[in-house]
Amino acid sequence: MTLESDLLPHPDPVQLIDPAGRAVTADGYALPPVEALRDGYAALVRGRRINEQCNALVRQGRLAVYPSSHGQEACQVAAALVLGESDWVFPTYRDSVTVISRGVSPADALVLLKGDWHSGYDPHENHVAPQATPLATQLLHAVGFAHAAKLRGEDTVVLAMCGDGATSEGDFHEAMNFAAVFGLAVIFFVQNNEFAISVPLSRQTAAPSLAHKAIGYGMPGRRVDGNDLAAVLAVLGEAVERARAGGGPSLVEAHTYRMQAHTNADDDTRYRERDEVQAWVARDPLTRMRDYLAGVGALDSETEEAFAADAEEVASALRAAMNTDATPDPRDLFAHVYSEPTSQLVRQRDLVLSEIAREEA
Ligand SMILES: Cc1ncc(C[n+]2csc(CCOP(=O)(O)OP(=O)(O)O)c2C)c(N)n1
Ligand SMILES: [Mg+2]
Repeated sequence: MTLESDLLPHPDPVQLIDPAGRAVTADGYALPPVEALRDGYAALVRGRRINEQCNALVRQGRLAVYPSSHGQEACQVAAALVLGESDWVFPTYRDSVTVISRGVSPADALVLLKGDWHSGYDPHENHVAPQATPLATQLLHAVGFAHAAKLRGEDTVVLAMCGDGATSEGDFHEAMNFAAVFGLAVIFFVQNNEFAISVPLSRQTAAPSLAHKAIGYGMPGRRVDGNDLAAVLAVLGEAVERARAGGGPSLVEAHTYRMQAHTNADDDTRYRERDEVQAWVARDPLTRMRDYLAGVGALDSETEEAFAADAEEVASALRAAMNTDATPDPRDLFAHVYSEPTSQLVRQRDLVLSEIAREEA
């Protein structure tokens, strides 16, 4: 019998390094080894550079859209680092940095947002499901996937990512309930970045926190400072361990902030004050980790330069890959949707085919 107290989150999000870069203690969680944090910092620097480069590529018309995870890089990087090779991640449109941190090449990861094809990578290669744009649908896919793994006797852990807004979807409820009832190895990782486009968290839920929702399904809920890489690694790491040992699903809510507009198609000055955004600069996940590592003597300027050079290489490869023009085949719109296409789809496809034939004639 699980005690209620085991399921309820702590009143405060777990923090292991404070915004000034000082180590702090948290009940039940240990600071990850310094080597892991230094590798994690390299991934943060790379992630930030990818976000900056993608924003630039949007302005150059090379990417159709880019939902940036600027400010959320600690969550993005930790989601990839806590998983083993045989584990799977189910990301959203905002989680490109997780996808890339898991090993997908940046150029392949961005095919979707460039608008060239449905997805640019083979999900089986790095165990990364296609990035989902319809909110919360990927949570059900993740749960079904974990169910199949359990039936096959595999010890695969599945990390299902979503935002604060997505927790209001029916799919979120169904996925959580199914995962708990069937005791599946799924971690619901909610990046609470305070906004669903223009809708603030206060209009999204009346619950004390999103992590409190977990107890209603019978799984543990945890809250973590989402701008503290050390804490996100520790809290997600514990959830992965529990899931792998047969302890079932959990919900981890990371408190973070969307520093930029929802996408390039959004003007965030219409619904939030600049002061509010500015306040989060002091909680930046990169400066916090850098200050900590430098403070314990684990980061010299040579290493910093090496990390920056590595990030620059990724950005340059990305520019090269995006500066090519693809020639998408309009017929692909109709392929791979249904194994038996519906009559409407057949009619629409025939219309496109006749237009192509007319143009070619
Ligand atoms: C089912 C569905 N409804 C509406 C949308 C339009 N939409 C796209 S992103 C978004 C906000 C989602 O916010 P959140 O879950 O907090 O994720 P964030 O964008 O902040 O990472 C909405 C409403 C959608 N993509 N899918
Ligand atoms: Mg959000």
